[in-house]
Amino acid sequence: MPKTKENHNTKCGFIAIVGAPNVGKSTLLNRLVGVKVSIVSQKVQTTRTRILGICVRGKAQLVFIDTPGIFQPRQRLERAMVAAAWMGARDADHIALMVDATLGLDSNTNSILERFKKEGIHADLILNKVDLVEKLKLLKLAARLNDWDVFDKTFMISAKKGDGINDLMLHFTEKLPSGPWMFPKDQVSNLTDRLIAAEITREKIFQQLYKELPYSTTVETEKWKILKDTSIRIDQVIYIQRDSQKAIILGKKGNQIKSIGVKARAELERIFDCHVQLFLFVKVRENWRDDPERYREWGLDFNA
Ligand SMILES: Nc1nc2c(ncn2[C@@H]2O[C@H](COP(=O)(O)OP(=O)(O)OP(=O)(O)O)[C@@H](O)[C@H]2O)c(=O)[nH]1
Ligand SMILES: [Mg+2]
Repeated sequence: MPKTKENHNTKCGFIAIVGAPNVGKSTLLNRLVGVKVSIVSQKVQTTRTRILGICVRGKAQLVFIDTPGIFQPRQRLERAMVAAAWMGARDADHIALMVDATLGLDSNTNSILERFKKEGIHADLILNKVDLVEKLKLLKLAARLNDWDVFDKTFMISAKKGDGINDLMLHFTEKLPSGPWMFPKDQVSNLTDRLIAAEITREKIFQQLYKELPYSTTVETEKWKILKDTSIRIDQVIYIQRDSQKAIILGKKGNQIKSIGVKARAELERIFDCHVQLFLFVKVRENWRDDPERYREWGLDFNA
């Protein structure tokens, strides 16, 4: 259980950021928390589980819940991801629904709104990627979405550029219920170092091989050793589903995996503030998407 901190006049609460895939939820979470907690890529379904991003503003501790994108799931992993997103919404004191302003009211957002309506869920509306959309189009979209009678307040932001973030933060801080902090004041996430390290490598795979095989891969940290000179040795396995995918992940003369390793290592060194030796191994595990152990690790429901 997280440590609690009894204090006078403190506030603490959970704020869930939900929405269709790729709208920018993880980008916003990182922006709000001020450090990278959740990985980001140009592909849909990057976030696979609920990830907490925690920050302190004055006497308030805000616990943001980044969630996997909500869409019509077909496979087991997709079902588990979408179930985790709805659970994130259910557990929160406050919900923000994010919409990609360049896409507008698409079928995924429409389905989310239908469920909000059915279950009497109220939320704030966050229109994201306003850096890419003209004002008039934005206002029309905001009006159309507000016709649903689901939203308390509307915010127009650019999670990537930082526009509108301060107002959003102030609003969330005001909304928090009174109560003791639920996490130590320096904690920024619920992820273990091993999981963060695996996620960083997965992000580089998603960003680099987005046209080829991001959904067939998963990454695990197998060994974590602090060496005498205080550097860390991290051994990770990149699991793929078929032997034929090995050539893609390795690339010509191993260039692809080398480049993934270089980028992941640089970021791990920034995060953990020390020298990192990263060893990546590729293994075929045909059925990793049907292995309950993977789901347990991410806190996902195998039978969702
Ligand atoms: N132009 C622009 N791009 C953005 C903005 N916010 C996010 N993006 C981009 O949108 C893409 C998706 O961002 P993510 O934060 O991974 O989106 P997500 O909603 O967490 O996606 P899933 O985890 O797959 O559901 C990335 O390429 C981001 O750089 C924004 O405000 N403006
Ligand atoms: Mg995400």
